[in-house]
Amino acid sequence: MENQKIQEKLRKLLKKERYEHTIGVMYTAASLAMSHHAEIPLALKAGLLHDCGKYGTLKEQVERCKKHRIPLSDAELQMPSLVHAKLGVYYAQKRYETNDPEILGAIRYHTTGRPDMTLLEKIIYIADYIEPGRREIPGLTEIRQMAFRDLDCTVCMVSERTLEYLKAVGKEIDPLTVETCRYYNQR
Ligand code: DGI
Ligand code: FE
Ligand code: FE
Repeated sequence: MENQKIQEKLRKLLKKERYEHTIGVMYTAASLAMSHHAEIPLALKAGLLHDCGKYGTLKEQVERCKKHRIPLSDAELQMPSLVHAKLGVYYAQKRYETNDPEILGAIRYHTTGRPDMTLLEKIIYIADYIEPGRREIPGLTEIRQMAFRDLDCTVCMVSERTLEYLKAVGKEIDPLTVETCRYYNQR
C-alpha cells in the first residue's frame, strides 16, 4: 500500500501525539538511511508503521493479540507495553499490505532491540528514540550526534539508557532488552 494511504489511515487511528511521533520517526529513519547507506523507501515505510499497533488501552492490545491468535511470551503478558510491536507486525501485513521481511523485523524489534540487528532494525530502534518530537532527556544531544556517525555505538547507548530507566522506575525487564545491551556492549 502507498505510504500516503497508510498515513491517512494512521492519522485517523492514532492519537495526535502518537501520529506526530510516527511522522517524526519516519523522517528521522530516512535521514539515518541517507547517512548509513540504507534504502530510504524501506526506512520511510518501517518508520511509518513501527507503532501501528499502538492504539487503544494495553488491555485491548493484549485482547487483540488473543483474538488474532498472536502468541505472547510470559514477558509480554507481564509487560503489555511490549505487545504493540508484535501486533504491529500483524497489522502491517493484514491492513497495510506490507510483507517485506526487513520492514516486519524492524517493527518487531523496535522496542526491545535484539542482538545482531539488521541495518534497518538499528535505524528504526534509534529513530524511535531520537526523533525531534521526543521529550528532551539528559544525554539525548550526544545520542543524536552519535546516531549519524556510528549505529552500533548508538544502539549501545540507547539500550543502556533504556535499561537504566526501567530499573529506576522498577519496571519488569524483557530478557531481550538485557541481551541487546549486553551484545552491543561486547561488540
Ligand atoms: O512506542 P514508543 O513509546 O514510541 O516507544 P517503544 O516502543 O520503544 O517503547 C515503549 C516503552 O517500552 C518505553 O517506555 C520503553 C519500554 N521498554 C523497552 N524495553 C522494555 C520496556 N518496558 C518494559 N517493561 N520492559 C522492557 O524490557
Ligand atoms: Fe513503539
Ligand atoms: Fe515509537
